[in-house]
Amino acid sequence: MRHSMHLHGHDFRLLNGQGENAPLKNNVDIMPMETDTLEFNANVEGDWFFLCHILYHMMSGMGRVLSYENQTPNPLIPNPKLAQRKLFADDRKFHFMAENDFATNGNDGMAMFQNTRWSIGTEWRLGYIDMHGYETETHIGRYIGKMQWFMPFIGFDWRYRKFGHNEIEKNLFGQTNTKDNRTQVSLGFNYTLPMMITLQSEVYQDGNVRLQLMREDIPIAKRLRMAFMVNTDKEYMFDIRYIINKNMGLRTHYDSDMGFGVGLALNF
Ligand SMILES: [Cu+2]
Repeated sequence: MRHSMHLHGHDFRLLNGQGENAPLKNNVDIMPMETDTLEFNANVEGDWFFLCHILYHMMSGMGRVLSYENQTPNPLIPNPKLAQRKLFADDRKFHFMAENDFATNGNDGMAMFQNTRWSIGTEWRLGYIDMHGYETETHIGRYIGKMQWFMPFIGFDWRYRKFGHNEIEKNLFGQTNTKDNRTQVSLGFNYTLPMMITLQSEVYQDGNVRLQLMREDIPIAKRLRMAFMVNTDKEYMFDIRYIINKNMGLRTHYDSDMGFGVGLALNF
């Protein structure tokens, strides 16, 4: 994502190799995976907030206090430890998001309740006919470590789909493929690979194993996003979305179970 990073109390120069022409700013819009170099004159002792101005980023922890080494204690903050704990309590706030694609071949959606450590998420694909099937997957996980790369989870997976032609009876590991009929608890983990591809690895209570690779929100153009999913149950999905506004998009996708669909995707 891009982040609108704002530093209180100082103006800074955005160097980035621009030398004499480096612009003077107090806010910089940093692009995904970009590194920026800032330079400023440290001549105002204090405790200055350095934050992302996208407020839900800030509320989920993207803000830190900038102070100088060995500065005189700030008379406005008599108890720095307590102040910092209160500030970082933002990290523990939960936020809710949901989306649903009302498509010609069914409803695809997800809902998630998450803070910087915990993630409770459900996704569903509900066809209009038995041949397209119905499935929902729920994962309750916790990120381990400072970064949100590694998340072990427990899962619950329910799905039913009436067999059609050309059914795939084995998964990639030679196990009976339960992708069309499953009521199982699972243990697994998500790991974020380079290029923001998520590897999901899961073992169900019957011993079946599923590995899955997915990536959402691949930026193609300003309003165009792609996503894909492929797994060892030999399922796959590919979609393209045109963003109409922040809560609405036009989505077209192809899903190995449900076929081709076009729909209106709403998100909150
Ligand atoms: Cu941000």
